[in-house]
Amino acid sequence: MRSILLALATLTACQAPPAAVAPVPFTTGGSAAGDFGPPVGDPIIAELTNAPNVPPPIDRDEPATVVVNLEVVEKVMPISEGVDYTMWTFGGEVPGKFIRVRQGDTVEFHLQNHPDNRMPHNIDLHAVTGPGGGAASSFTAPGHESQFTFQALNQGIYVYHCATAPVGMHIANGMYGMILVEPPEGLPPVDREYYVMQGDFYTVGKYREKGLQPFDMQKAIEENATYVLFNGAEGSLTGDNALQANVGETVRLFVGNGGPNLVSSFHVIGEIFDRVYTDGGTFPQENVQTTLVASGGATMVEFDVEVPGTYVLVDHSIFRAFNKGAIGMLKVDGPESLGVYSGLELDSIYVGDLGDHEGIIAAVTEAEAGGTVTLEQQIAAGEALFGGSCSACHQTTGTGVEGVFPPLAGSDFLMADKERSIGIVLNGLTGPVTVNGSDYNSVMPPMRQLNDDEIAHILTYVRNSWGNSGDAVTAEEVATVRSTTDAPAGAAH
Ligand code: HEC
Ligand SMILES: [Cu+2]
Repeated sequence: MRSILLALATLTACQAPPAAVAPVPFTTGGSAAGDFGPPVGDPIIAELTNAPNVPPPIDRDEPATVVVNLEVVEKVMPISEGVDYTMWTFGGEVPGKFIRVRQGDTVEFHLQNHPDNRMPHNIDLHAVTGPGGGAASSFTAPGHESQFTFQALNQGIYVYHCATAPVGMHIANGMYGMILVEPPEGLPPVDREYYVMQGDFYTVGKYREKGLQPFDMQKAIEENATYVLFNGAEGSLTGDNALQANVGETVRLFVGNGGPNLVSSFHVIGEIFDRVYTDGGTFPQENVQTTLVASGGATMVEFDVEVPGTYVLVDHSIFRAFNKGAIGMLKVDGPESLGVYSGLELDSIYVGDLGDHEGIIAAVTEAEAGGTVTLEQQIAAGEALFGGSCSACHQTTGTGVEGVFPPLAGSDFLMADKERSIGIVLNGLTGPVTVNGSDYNSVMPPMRQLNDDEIAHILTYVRNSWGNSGDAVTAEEVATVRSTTDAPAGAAH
């Protein structure tokens, strides 16, 4: 046991931070306990929230003793539609519960490890000054509870995470969250505060491969993420789950990054951050487009929303956004402001298959597993996926663009040969083709990154839309073509 604890303390990367350069009126130097005075009044039970919500601002003039009760729960959760993953959570969700205290507070931390759990866990809070950040004092076996106390010496927004060996695995399974230490005078008031936390995930199956997906240690070591997600799942910040604001409001996002590996290039498409508290530090930078959020780091961004519409949150390492899930949305309601922006509402390129289609793909996946999938379900799922993968060229109406992109609507070429059409999506198409009497000679890129289900649904939709009528395409048919044709050089595999 002792050697485990020692190993933990060494594995934990966070050491006591250097004394912060604090603005007036408070200081963090000298005898810490004396600077803020002793806690006043009865202990307060901290209100904790699940993302994307944060607890209300603290309305206290004196330091207090704040009791935090956090329970680790290991459970299977959806990571994408039809894809499950065994998450290890601080409080039942990923990211873990948001904790909000005041600088100078004495935090009495209780870490519970649910009796049904399999693993030991602990917690390292970056807001703690002391070796291991609490990790060595909080090693907790299933069915047990541990307790430690720390004084929140430094203001700021901090990540917490599990630091039990193998540390990377615990973090990769979702064991991180954030704690905000407000300055004594509080943060400047805003209209909306939200909690957004990025994490990278490593599954044995490919991106969006259905079913319960185990953790892949080798991919994690190679930093080859299968998913890069905001708030622990695809869809956690899109559609009905989008963040909300009204024109004229000021929005503050607490943006953290649990890692375990990747640094985030956090960006909101269509917005400029009026202020960024880079790395969660005290002094804001102004007028920023994209800000880095370190793995194990957090930042605070603030912006006014002037124009209604949908703003897309991304990791601007952009394949992560479009091919690994790092997409969220902020929906802003209110009157147009044509002097600021006269353009169109966001089109399907950014929203892709995330628009208003939540649940459709989960439904078809469930039906497939139960052997009851219908043509209608496949068509619905295919329509959702077509928006993200095909409509940029073939258009949402399937008409294509004359002389450039051939039509799928009423296409004699498409309907003549089902197997060939599967091969075109998998392997692309180049060279002359004649569709409905018109000649095309262009390039369609291979789309092998789509999985068998996705291609089956898309082609089922295409074969039953815009005047086409045909039977369903099954995932097995796609799998057969995939395994009997060669991928062109450079195609995904
Ligand atoms: C980047 C543009 C682009 C995208 C995206 C794209 N295609 Fe194509 N597609 C083309 C072009 C160009 C051709 C004709 C290629 C040629 O001239 O050899 C084509 C040809 C086809 C054909 C055969 C011709 C016809 O009209 O029947 C089919 C079927 C087809 N695409 C289906 C799809 C499907 C399904 C998707 C989405 C999974 C898709 N394409 C995505 C550009 C694209
Ligand atoms: Cu853990």
